[in-house]
Amino acid sequence: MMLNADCTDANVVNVFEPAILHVNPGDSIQFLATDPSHNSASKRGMIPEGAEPWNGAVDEPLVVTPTVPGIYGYICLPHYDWGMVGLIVVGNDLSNLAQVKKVRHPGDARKNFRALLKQLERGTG
Ligand SMILES: [Cu+2]
Repeated sequence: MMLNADCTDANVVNVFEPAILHVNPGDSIQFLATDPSHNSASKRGMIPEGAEPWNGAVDEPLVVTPTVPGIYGYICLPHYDWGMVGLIVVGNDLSNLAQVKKVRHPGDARKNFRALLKQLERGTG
C-alpha cells in the first residue's frame, strides 16, 4: 500500500506498508494507490543482478512479480527525499545485502533505508 500516513502513527507520513515484505520467487506484489500522489520504483543498484526493474506511474496501482531471489530496494519518486522507501526480500535471500548497502540516498531515505536494512540483518524485519 502507498499511504500518506502510517496507520498506526499519525506523525509518520508518506510510507509504504509494510516497509519490509517477504515473498517467494514468482509471487505477485500489488502496490495499492491507497492515498494520492505516490508511486513505486525499484532503486538502481538495490535489486539483484538479472532482476527486472520497475517504475510505476503516480496514482496507479502496480503489480510486480520478482523471480530472482534477493533484496529489492524501492522508492516513491515524489517522496524519496522524505524517506518513502521500502524493501522486498525474495526467497529469504540476503546475498546482495552488501551491494544494497553501498547505494547512497538523499535526506530521510538514507536514515530509513539504514533502519530497514538493520532490521533485516537482525532478522526482525
Ligand atoms: Cu510517496
